[in-house]
Amino acid sequence: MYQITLATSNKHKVDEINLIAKDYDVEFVLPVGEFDPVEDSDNFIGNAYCKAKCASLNASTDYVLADDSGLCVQALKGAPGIYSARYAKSADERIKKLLFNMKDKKDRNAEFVCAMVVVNKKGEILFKTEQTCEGSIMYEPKGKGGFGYDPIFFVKSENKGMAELTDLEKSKISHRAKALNCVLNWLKENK
Ligand code: ITT
Repeated sequence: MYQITLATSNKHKVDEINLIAKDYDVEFVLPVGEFDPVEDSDNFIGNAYCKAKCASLNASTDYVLADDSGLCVQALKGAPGIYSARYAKSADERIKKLLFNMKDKKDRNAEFVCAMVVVNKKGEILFKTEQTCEGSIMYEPKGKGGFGYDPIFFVKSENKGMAELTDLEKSKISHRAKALNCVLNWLKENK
């Protein structure tokens, strides 16, 4: 079993990523020491790189992985997008704000986006990918699983709300699962 630093302070991401990778010989661990990246890019890959580079400064592992993700809503011209974590103060308030901004919208199409970047200890990019999970915004929250915007996201492929899926079901179909599977395939060839 080898370890890869996961450049995040979001515990949900660590749990989801380790569940997606459960059949692989790898464990994703939180950064050691101070981790306070400035995410100043205007796109997901750029912000994932900011986090990966920051964590690489103190990394004890050969590779560092970062995940930058968010919800892009068509009728809101892609918002909240890269600002998903900063849309309002708490997860509940973010959901309330999004439902309020969607109250007159007929077009409910949306997608979760997950960008992942792998860097080495020098902060050089070794691999990057961006994947999506397609769906729509529901009229009210449903389900208790997942985190963030999951309670109001209807997953097209499953015909169910994201928060109505079990952790294991989400780990097979999510934007994060798709991105991590690309990373795991790359690792298989390059580790
Ligand atoms: P780190 O930057 O430390 O990784 P973060 O939560 O701030 O943690 P992001 O900047 O990538 O991470 O913001 C992602 C936000 O998008 C997250 O806080 C949620 O609000 C939302 N999000 C991302 N993936 C999600 C998922 O699988 N389900 C629900 N909401 C998600």
